[in-house]
Amino acid sequence: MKPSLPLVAAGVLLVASTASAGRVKSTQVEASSYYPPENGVTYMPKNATDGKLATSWVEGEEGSGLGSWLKLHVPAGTKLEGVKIWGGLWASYDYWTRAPRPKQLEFKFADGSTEVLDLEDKMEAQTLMFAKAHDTSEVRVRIKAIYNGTTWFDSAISEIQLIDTSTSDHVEAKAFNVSSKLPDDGDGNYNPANVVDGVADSMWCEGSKDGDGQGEWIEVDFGGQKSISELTLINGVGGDLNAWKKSNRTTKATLTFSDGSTQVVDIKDFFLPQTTKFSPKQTSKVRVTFDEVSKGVEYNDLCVSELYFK
Ligand SMILES: [Ca+2]
Ligand SMILES: [Ca+2]
Repeated sequence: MKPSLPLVAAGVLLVASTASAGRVKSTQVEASSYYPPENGVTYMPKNATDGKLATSWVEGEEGSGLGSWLKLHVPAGTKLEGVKIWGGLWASYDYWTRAPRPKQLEFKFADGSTEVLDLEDKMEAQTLMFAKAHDTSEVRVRIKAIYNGTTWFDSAISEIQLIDTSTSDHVEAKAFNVSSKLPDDGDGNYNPANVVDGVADSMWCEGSKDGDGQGEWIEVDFGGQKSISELTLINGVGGDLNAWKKSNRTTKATLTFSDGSTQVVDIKDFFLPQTTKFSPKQTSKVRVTFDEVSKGVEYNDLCVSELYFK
């Protein structure tokens, strides 16, 4: 992160969130091969489902990895509708350009049926929906075509989420407003939709030029009246404790509901996901204003990695 950069757009941003249906967790992941550890960094298949973009599966075969596969096991009877995939090496934009990214993937289900889907060459999460829901206990994801990297020859996938027909376990955000946003940099973007992507190391960061984040806010729009009583969040930059220490976190926030009423919630200055209960409320929006800030050791920006209501 380079938080000293000036704000690209001051004021309120409206950002449509990516719809998230139910997500099913894989019980086990295997691969045709994986690249051996180097300098303490691993490239094992489980890195593709650990909820972090900084960790990746990289195949370890000769050549560019065509035909390499990951197999994700899921509970029997799962009805898979699609996948959300972060193709390539997401540790930084530079790394992403240097390693091959999948261009076409074949999905094979437990009954032997297959679907082939294409990806665009962009450093964005891509949601691929199947032609139909597949009742299955596994899905094998095989690389059929790649976009070449500029430096390396081993294909990478940083994260895959499986989408099934179940409904989301939290109230879905339809849109966000924010007081400010840190501009994109070599590590990626700080868009508010990152707080609902199920990824611990993607985050929204406020972009006020001089402040530490106190008084900044993120507003979640549910698109209609919902009943809520719980806030779950990952405070600060999640996924890695050293990264977490560097940026600002919050310790107290005010929730402002669509009728103008407010409730104050205490938030722990804590690295892992946390849930706070509050008095049940019917509302179509919640603005979360950060009243108190705990300082990071390197960057003076307040970040939130996950934030959702139940
Ligand atoms: Ca990962
Ligand atoms: Ca996230």
